[in-house]
Amino acid sequence: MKTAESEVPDAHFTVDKQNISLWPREPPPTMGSPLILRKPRVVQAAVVILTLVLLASVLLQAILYPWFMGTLSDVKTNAQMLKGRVDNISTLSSEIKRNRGGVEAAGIQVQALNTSLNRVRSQMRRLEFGVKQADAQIQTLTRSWEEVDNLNAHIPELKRDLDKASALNAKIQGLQSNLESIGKALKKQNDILQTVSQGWKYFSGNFYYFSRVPKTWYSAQQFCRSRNSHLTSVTSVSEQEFLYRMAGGLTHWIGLTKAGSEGHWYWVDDTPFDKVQSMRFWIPGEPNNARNNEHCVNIKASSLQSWNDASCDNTFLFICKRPYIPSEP
Ligand code: 2F8
Ligand code: CA
Repeated sequence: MKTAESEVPDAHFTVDKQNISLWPREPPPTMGSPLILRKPRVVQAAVVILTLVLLASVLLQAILYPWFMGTLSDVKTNAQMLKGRVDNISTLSSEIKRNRGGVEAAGIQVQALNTSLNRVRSQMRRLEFGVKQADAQIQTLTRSWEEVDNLNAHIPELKRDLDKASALNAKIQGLQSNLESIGKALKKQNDILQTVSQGWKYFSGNFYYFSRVPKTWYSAQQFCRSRNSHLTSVTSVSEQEFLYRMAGGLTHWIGLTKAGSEGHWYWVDDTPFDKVQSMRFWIPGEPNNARNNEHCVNIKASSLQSWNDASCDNTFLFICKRPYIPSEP
């Protein structure tokens, strides 16, 4: 049996570049009845089955190996990726741990921001309310402005009316002033008429009373005083002319005297005596102080030069003078 076995080459499969073939390729030369054929058929079947199994195994290896290797490579790649991700996760975890404080602080800041945000919202609501109010006021102002515009349109007309009113007012003021003047004049006229009706004459702001009863100079002055007046003074040519004409050629005492003054002439109503201006009113040759007893003066002639000094005890008509003082309205 050993010889037979050594003469028959062993059958086996070879794998060459993924080609599977049965070796040897050619069947061995028949050398009578092989020993193996003499084996039981069960053994042969087993061998065939084994061979087939082996063949299948090799075939599976040939097929699965590349797939397995690829899968293995993928697994390795995935494992590496997984490892990288795990590393990243570890890194992230450590960073998360490191940043936990920051996150907490950020949380606090977020809360503060939320609070501020709420405040801002509240302020915005208030602002919105204020804006609405402002809008309402703007609308009111706009309406008012329109009314002002309407009024502005009337301004030229109003200005013309105002000018007319101003002119009328000026005229009214003028008329009022005239009316006041007329009122004063009427009042004065009334006063004058009232005084004149009592026997007084009016001339240039003064009332004059020409007596009808002769008196001594002193009695005449007393009479005038009782009528709120004095014996008259004479301070102008026109007054002198008025007096001598009204005297009508009759001698009348006037208020000039030097009694009790040691020879100095003075007016009894305290009007300052102008000696120079008065020179033209004396009768030529007067005052002569006849018999050294003539200390009072009268209007004796019916001319500008009409004054004569005479004794104060002589009785003559006389002239009282009272200034016109307008009474209060
Ligand atoms: O001639 C002037 C002279 O005339 C009279 O005297 C006579 C007068 N006397 C009286 O009037 C009282 C004087 O005064 C006057 O100077
Ligand atoms: Ca005389």
